[in-house]
Parts: sequence; C-alpha cells; structure tokens
Amino acid sequence: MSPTSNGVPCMLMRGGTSKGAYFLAEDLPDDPDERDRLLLRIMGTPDPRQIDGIGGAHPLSSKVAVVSRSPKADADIRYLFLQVGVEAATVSDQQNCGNLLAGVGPFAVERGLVAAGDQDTRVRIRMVNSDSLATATFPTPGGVVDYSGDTAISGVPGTAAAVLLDFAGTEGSACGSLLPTGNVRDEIDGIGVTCIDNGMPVVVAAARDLGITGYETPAELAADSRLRDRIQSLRLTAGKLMGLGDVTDAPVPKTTLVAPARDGGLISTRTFIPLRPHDSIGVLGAVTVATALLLDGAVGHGLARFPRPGTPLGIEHATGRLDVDIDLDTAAAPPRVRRSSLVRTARKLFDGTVYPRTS
Ligand code: NQM
Repeated sequence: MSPTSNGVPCMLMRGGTSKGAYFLAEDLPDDPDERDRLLLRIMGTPDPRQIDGIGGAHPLSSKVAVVSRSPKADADIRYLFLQVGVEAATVSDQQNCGNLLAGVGPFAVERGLVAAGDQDTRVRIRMVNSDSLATATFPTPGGVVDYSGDTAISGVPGTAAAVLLDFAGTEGSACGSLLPTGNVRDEIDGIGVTCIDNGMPVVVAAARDLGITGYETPAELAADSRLRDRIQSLRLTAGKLMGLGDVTDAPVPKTTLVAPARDGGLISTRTFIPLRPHDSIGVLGAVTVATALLLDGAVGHGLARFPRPGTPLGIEHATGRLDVDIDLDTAAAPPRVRRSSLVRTARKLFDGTVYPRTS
C-alpha cells in the first residue's frame, strides 16, 4: 500500500487492554520529527478529547505501533512503540507497550511482512524501544489470521484468540539494568521503594506507606490529589536515581502500589501511568512488578503470596488479574531474567486510510 494524496494507510487494532493505530514504517516519514508531527495530527493531539483525530482521549488509546521487516536474521519484524500525548503535544519512544505488541504479529501477517503458517504463526519481534526480543504466537488457520477464540483477559469484554507473548532481554529496557539504582530497595521521601526495569521502568511502593489500602478504585485514586502529588514527588526523585533524568513530562517511570492479594494471586496492584491511575496494569509493567516481588528484600516481597513453582504469578489489579510467568535466576548477582511470558488477545478493528488534520 502507498499513501494516498494526503491520507496514510493505517490499521486500528485493540492490543490487549490498549488500542492503537498500526502503521508500516514505509508509510510514515523517515524523519522522526516529521513523523511525530504527522502522528500528532493523525491522533488529534493536543486536545483532551482528541476530537479531530483518531486518538481515544486516554493514554491507553493514544498509542502507535510502527512496524517494518527486520534487516537482521534474529527477528522477523521490528516494532517501534510511540506513546502519543493526549492533552500535551508529545510523542515518546521512551517506553515499550506489551499490550499493543499483541497486535503486531497479526498486523505483520495482514500486511504481508510475514508468511502465515497453516495452523499457527510464530513471529519474532525486535522491540526497537528497548532493543529486546518478543515472540508472538497466534492462530492462522488456513494461513489467515483468526482473531476469534475463547480466551478472556481482564479488562476486555468477551473472548478472542490467544496471542502468546514470550520475552527475552527485557532487563534494563530504558534504564540499562534491572536494578538501575544499584539497590533492591531505596528510600525516597521517607518510604521504601524498589526501582526496577524488566521491560518497563517502575517504582514499586507499598500502598499502606502512601496512606491508602491499595484496593481503591481508579476513580477514587484519581480524585486523591494528595496521593497524586506524593507519586509525582516519588517518581521525580526515582527518575534521577534510575538514570532517566528529569521525568516531569516523561511517561516513565510508572508507579505501582502493592498490597496483599485478595483473589488468589501473588499481589494486588494499583498502577499510575505515570500519574493517571491505570484501570488494570500494563503488560511489561506487570512483568516488571512480578520480577520485583521475586527479589528478596524488594518492596512487596514480604506481602506476596507465592504460588507453587511452575504456576503463573497472578498480578491482581483494579479490574481483574494478569498472569505472568517469569524465569529468574536469583542465584546470579545481580539476579538475571532468563525469559518471561503471558497471554493476551488482539483484534483488528478497522483497516483503511487515515486523513490527518492539515493545520
Ligand atoms: O506495560 C500502559 C498498557 C501500558 C503499557 C502504560 C504496557 C506495558 O496498559 O507493556 O502495555 O504503562 O503506559 O498498554
């Protein structure tokens, strides 16, 4: 496909609990500044309603995936994730998105970048943001992507086909190392925190240390301006300690507040992206939090209820639970992540041409 006079080929997909616009890299300008300016106009940013664009007026639906063939043999395709601001005219490549990732393999098959298998297709995806590798496996009966299935994920109504995601090399995705401060635990503003990055830079703190139970609804959390100020203060200091610099306007680090699980999982969480409460939790955010909890001495380790070995780790959140598998070598110093995996679903919502605002 090639761009029409002023339109750009685009597929709108739900990936996990997020939604975004998927593009072939060749359909967007090569120059990153020009590309970002175009994406702002496509999404309708800056505007809290994104009324003149296809963004969904929320960070979880103001996302972009840029996909291309991999020039290297270790992957089939490359996936660049871009978080497009809603109110602010920002486009950031500072973080990954494991939710949008769920749609990337199917998109690559739909666009002919990858040949589909007869039953399932396995696509090796280079996640450009963090230079790490993900493998997505999803059904393609008869060589066609089948989005329908019986897999349910918390936060998405109904069921769809499972997309199995397997990660390697996610440690230090944005910060360069799993424990970027050099410590399993630090103290910021008088409370214990674990600053960690296994695919997503996250500050983990105990909910009770911030004066909440950790079981509040996202709306209750959003209404708590004192909590918001405390989280911003925590992440501004943590950002510097994690080597991210001034994170005032950056999407990372996220903050996850933990409390004992109430539904048979490992832990209960409330996550802020970076200040707005998440209705659930991001994919790599959950992988990172689960990794933290496995570390002796980390904040939340003592609150966690560990399941039998070989059983997925249930990360409970405001609208359900996300199960992740982590293979961690805790005998190594510092601990080394061998791999992690989880199941998502994705769905093609719309395929066509998007017409960006011209001014
Ligand atoms: O952590 C939200 C989401 C995400 C990112 C965020 C994600 C991930 O729920 O891999 O998926 O943390 O901004 O899509």
